[in-house]
Amino acid sequence: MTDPKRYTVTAALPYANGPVHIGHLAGAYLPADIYARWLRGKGKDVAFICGTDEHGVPITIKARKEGISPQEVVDRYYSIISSSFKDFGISFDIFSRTTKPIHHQTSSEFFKTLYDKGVFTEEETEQYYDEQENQFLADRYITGTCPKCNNDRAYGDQCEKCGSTLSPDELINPVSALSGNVPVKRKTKNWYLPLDRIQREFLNDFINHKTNWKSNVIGQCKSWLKDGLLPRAMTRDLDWGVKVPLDGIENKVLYVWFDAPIGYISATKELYPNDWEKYWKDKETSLVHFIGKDNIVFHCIIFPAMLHVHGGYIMPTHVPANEFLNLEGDKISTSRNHAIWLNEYLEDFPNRQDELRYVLNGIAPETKDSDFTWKDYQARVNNELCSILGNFVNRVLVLSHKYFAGKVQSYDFSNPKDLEILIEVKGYQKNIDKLVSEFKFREAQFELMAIARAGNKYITDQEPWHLIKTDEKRVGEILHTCLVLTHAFAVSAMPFLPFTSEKLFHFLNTRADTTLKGGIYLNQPTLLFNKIEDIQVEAQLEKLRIQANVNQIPLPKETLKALEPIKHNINFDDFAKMDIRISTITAAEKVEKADKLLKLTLDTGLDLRTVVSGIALDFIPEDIVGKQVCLLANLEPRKLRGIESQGMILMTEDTDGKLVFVSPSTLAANGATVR
Ligand code: B3M
Ligand code: ZN
Repeated sequence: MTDPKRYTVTAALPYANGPVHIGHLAGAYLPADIYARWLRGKGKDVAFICGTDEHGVPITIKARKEGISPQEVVDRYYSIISSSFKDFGISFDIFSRTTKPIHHQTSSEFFKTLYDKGVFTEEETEQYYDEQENQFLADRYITGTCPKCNNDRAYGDQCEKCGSTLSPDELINPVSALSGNVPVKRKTKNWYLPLDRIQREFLNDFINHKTNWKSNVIGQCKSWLKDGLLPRAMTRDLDWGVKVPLDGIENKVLYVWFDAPIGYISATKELYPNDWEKYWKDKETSLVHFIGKDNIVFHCIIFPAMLHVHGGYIMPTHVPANEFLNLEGDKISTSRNHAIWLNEYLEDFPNRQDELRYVLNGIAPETKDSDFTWKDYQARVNNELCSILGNFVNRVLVLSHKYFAGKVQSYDFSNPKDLEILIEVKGYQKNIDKLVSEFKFREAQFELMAIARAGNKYITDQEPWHLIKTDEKRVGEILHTCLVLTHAFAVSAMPFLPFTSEKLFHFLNTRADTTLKGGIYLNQPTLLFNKIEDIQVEAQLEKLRIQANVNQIPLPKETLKALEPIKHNINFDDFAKMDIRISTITAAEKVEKADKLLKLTLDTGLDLRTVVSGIALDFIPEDIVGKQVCLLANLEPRKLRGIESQGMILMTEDTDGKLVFVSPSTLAANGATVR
């Protein structure tokens, strides 16, 4: 397809079980938005589609944990997620939800069509069933011991300690996370998509023809195909989701990865009830899916397989999946709360969307994982947005107001120097178009900044501030040229920095589609960007440290772990017998021939004492020196490996089952009592 008539651009439907963070933005939503805005700027017909994915087990786990309904969970996060996207200028034409009736209807019909065509194979298998809760258990709802690493809290689909993918049958001593009971096996019937057959008939060929897809994407697809696809169940024994639309079938829903991509179609139907088909069925439409790398198999293999067996639909033209964004050298993690949440960023940096868009696109993980650091954010904002772009625009506008009261001087570009710079800028604009059309948004933004760099150099070389004393007319020409450059920048920046473009058009008193003319009056400028101060960077780094400790976003795992029952009541006097003191660890060393023991020296405020603690498997001695902890100071001393231990440090477990200290939330006085 050389020049498609229209474009259907989708961005992965985020799960409505948590807010979105910078990794999501950099991975899918920002590149999708840049692409959609760029297409619109070229006058193309675009439907930019997204919404929340509101089914799936993680949502029911969250609901259970919080004691609310799944609907309440998804309502809450739909509202948070959709406002974040709006705030960052992600210009979806629709942001829908998979719990809407139109989606249930569309995905049921899709399933029914495949069923009626005899596509599915019916298979009876034995699945784990919880007899107390009267339900089949999703893989995530079964815990047990990992056969590979012996972690006793592995899940039926994965062990988070060693990273192995598991099936529930592999778990040793499986337990239902719902009731804590040992589950039984029961027979159940589900419907399978015969991916093995579809691979032979269609997918091998389909993928082999995608020679212009990104290498990270095509590589993953080929490796799936090489291993040979297996039939995959498209229905599940659950009650949250789209009900299986077959008579007499109860308590079964469509597999979340069956209904979610159909969500793109449902949302398009909702957007264009009469016209949606041309966005999905017309060969002259280009379908482009923006996703993160963990979604590649679903968008490049399973969804195309579904569309193929259904018939009548177009296939994705491109799936420009990104790799992952890390944060300060470490994986972004919702469970550890190691993330920058979009809603919180804007609380700390109000109206500074474009700064984040700029930095994230500048480091976008287009070909490999990349790393966001606050220092780098500061450097890019200060050295690029402020010093190059802000400085150029500010000089041009301030001088225009100072010398000509904001009136643009008439000019015919007869001076070759000016023509030369305009031609140079046209070259950058051409490069931007080429790069964006190849999904190289990072490089495209670099070319965008080349316009500002060129402008900065031009005005510095021309020195209008000196010339004004001798040649006012020439200064008028120079500034007019600079204003044209500013306008060109604003137009090209629309996909990348939409808020900045808006401001520039306002300063220029001109729109994107009109050229700047002599005689018009400019509006008063304000500063485009402010510097990011060291203290702001420090505050953000501190926030990450605190977040990680406080772990505000609870993990589903906490529910899954069988908790100890609450002990018998005691009276206050019983409690008061315990003398718990804040103390600081001043030295730590391993105890010889005892894997689990550390010998610690504690400053209790009253004395220095030795405590032997069974925490050596979870901590490196050097790392815990300086840490404030709670010490049960009047526990009868006892000897461990010949060392007298004078008290006990209070510990708990984090959501991964790793030991952590119970520590005061801010620095406390050593010797202060815990009561
Ligand atoms: N909700 C997974 C994810 O957010 C899934 C994407 C669906 S796209 C159809 O990574
Ligand atoms: Zn394991």
